[in-house]
Amino acid sequence: MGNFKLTTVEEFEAATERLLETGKKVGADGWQYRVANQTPHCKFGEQGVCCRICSMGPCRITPKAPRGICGCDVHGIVARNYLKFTAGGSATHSDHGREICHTLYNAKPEGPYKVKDPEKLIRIAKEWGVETEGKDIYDLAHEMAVRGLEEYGKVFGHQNFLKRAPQHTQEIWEREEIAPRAIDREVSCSLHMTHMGCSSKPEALIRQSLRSGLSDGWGGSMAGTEFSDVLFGTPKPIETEANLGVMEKENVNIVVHGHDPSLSEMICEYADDPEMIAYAKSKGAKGITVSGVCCTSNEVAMRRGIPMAGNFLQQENVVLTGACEAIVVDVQCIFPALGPLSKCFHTKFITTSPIAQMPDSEFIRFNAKTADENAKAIVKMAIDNFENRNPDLVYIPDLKQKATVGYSVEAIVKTLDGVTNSQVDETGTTKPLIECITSGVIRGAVAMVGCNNPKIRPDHAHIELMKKLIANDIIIVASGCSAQAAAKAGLMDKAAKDLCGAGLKRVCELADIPPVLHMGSCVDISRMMVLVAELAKDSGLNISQLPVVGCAPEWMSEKAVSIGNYVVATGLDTFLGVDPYVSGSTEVAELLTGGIREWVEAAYTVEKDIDKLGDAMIARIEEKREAIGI
Ligand code: MSK
Repeated sequence: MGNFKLTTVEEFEAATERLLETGKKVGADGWQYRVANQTPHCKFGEQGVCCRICSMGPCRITPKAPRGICGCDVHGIVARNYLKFTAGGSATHSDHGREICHTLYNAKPEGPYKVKDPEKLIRIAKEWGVETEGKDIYDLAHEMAVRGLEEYGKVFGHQNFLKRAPQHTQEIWEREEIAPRAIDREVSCSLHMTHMGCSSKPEALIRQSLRSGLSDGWGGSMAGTEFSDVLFGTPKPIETEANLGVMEKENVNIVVHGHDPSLSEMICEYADDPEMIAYAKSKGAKGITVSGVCCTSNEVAMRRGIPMAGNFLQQENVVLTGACEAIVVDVQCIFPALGPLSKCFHTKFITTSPIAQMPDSEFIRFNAKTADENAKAIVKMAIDNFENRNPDLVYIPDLKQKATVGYSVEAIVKTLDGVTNSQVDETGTTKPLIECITSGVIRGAVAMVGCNNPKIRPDHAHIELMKKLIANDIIIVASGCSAQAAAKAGLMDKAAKDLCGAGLKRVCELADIPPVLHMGSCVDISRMMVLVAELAKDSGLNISQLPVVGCAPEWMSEKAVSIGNYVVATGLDTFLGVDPYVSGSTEVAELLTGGIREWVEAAYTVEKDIDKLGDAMIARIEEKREAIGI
């Protein structure tokens, strides 16, 4: 195994302890303390049995009070809460996609936003039936941006990207009346259904949850991913590093955090500008280091190799290093705690979106038309802040790992081409991967996604599950904070092949890949949908027959529930380590873990014991293999 060693969760924890010590010196708060203040959590909330959708309540269901004032029973209340949760996530991802369409609309040959992958733009245009012949690429970009935006309010019919799914999947969606219509319509319809006096029948509410999820995964998120690739380039394998040790003591450290790459791409451009680097040197720094947190980090890591400082529950740690000149955020998963925390240090907490405005931040409104000026102002502000650093508070944990990231579907197909002897595929299909799976060299695949959640020891579930799966010859595609957990631990280092079973190890060697493939950010789970759709088409199987499952062991956000719904509704069994607030209703819990299988050929498993969760996934994959006789 040479010198390769995984970074353990114990090492992460020791580093965090040390950082919290610094925090104590300056009176800083931390999520660890807030969790203690909030525990135990409200049981009604945990079970999903509290209803506050009208002002007659709030109503809480108990054995003595089995119905709310309107007469709704516990099953209706739990299912309504679940649908509202989903709609929140679907709206969030989809609005991200909409912003990217607007950025595409502002692309110009002279920049700041350009079309970096014109072939992909033409491919999508053809797929949508848009004439491309003889068109200027920027005219086409603007036309496609408008077509993308029209998907949000489409008057009739279904979303364009649904046609990417295999025929069988599309038929299921039609039959079950869950094929999403306009992207915004599914969110509106969900909020209409959950209004006082509308739906209280669990079946109807869960069906709409699946539809609203599909609208995200095959609609808003897919638009976000595809048009981001057009603008910023389709990811291909690239080397980077991960964990807090990527921050550099001698440099101006700028940390980008959030989800929308429109901002972070520009920050990276200006941080690389010789004029800015010279300016940083004039202020006593050796250079400028941009690193990232959460999905903005995944976006710029996949396309530029920008290092990943950490994932969701590490966002406060980057400030606690005392070496962060600016934490620049766009939207989603940003702790409001960063405001007061940054005040304990010299750090500038810079918010940039009208959608995520927070107290104790400096607001620099970021806009596609003024992106270059905005980014330049932010980078300059960070440099000017370098001299305000208190050297006595600086401590950057010496933890980092190498990672190879950037596995878009295009990159996976290309990388795995030629791995097998008999089927060197020249047409860019997934057949080589299918051959690895049918021959049993790889037993199957798991899509590991989702956040951290203080209810689970941070990163522990992600890492332990990944180790167990790869040891059993199951390849992993990962995104979001799960991908960052893997990268921080070292599971995206190609040397991690030594932790795999013999079959997967061989594939990693032949293809020169790590056993955990970084597929991107949360919206990029849409890439995983495209991948399974292609696998199904190329193998002649239905998606639900493939030995592939989804897993979010530490999820926490509304977006994650929306994702879970579209992954399940696409036909993939999905394994969760945290309950989505449905335990208060046997009817809803049974529907989600069993009943929906009759609709979409897949269902959820919720298991808090991580070892059992891993065993259940392996058993499911083996069961699927047996069912198709491989
Ligand atoms: S950032 S949604 S904490 S994965 Fe996409 Fe991480 Fe979850 Fe946010």
